[in-house]
Amino acid sequence: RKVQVIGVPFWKGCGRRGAELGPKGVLQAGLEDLVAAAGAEWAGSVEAKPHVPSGTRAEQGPIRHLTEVRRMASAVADRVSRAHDAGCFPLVVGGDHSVAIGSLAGMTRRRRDLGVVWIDAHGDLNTERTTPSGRAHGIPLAVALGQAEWKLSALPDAAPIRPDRLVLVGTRDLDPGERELIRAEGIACLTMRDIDREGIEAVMERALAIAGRGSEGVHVSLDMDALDPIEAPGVGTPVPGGLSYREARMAMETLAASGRAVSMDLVEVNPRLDPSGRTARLAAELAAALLGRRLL
Ligand code: DIR
Ligand code: MN
Ligand code: MN
Ligand code: MN
Repeated sequence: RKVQVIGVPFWKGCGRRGAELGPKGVLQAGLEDLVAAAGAEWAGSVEAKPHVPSGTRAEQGPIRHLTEVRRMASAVADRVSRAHDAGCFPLVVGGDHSVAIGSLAGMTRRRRDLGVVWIDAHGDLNTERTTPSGRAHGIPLAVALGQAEWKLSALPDAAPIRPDRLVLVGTRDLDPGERELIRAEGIACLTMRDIDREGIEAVMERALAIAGRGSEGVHVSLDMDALDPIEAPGVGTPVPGGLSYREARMAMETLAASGRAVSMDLVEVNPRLDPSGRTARLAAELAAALLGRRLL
């Protein structure tokens, strides 16, 4: 399998500088060697950088830097669908989680029935109306589901994802509007409590049964804040009580064994918040585990 890395040096969806250094951090942590150790072919690393004309003014509205987020998403979508057409596995390295709007747009262009496994402390299901932060990294799933005013289908040929093929894993911090949307749409949400009770392997099998059922492959979106901040301190919005290194790794290995994963986001690594570099290294190792790297 060929892997195309698409680095997205973008922080404006989370409002905290440093996330734009994520792609460089993860590459420097040894991503290429780890991908090779997974037995995958390295098709190279490109950057998706939106062109923002100078003099662009921050617009009014509920989501900050929306114009730039849209341009970024459009650039990412083009890179992702092109990588897919070249027979590659697109590995999108953020940047904040708003980059996933681009990944999902690029993948749904080619796979109408994409399943999605969203591994994150948060729901990322806010809309322009429910967002408490005004930050675009809190809205990507609402955009992808067609629940926000900004629709994924505004990007050429992209299609909404289906709520019954979406599953959240590792959830532990939801806003009121997100809870409402989860209930209204019947979205599967496997929280940290489910992981505590059932174990990560059983939870991932359940996630795969939901996202993989009749789907044309599964997109895995890994927000590094799904991990416990003790393991992954370099994230913008840490939440206690997250996945251990071993649980996260087991989650990736279960996804790898299923053979269903077709694309991945690796997001919210902020090297500025972690001078030790361990968050970036862990992110690279988790991507390699998803691509099939094994201990033995
Ligand atoms: C919060 C934080 N729910 C928001 N979201 C984060 O801004 O809408 N997602 N950090 O990863
Ligand atoms: Mn997120
Ligand atoms: Mn998060
Ligand atoms: Mn985030």
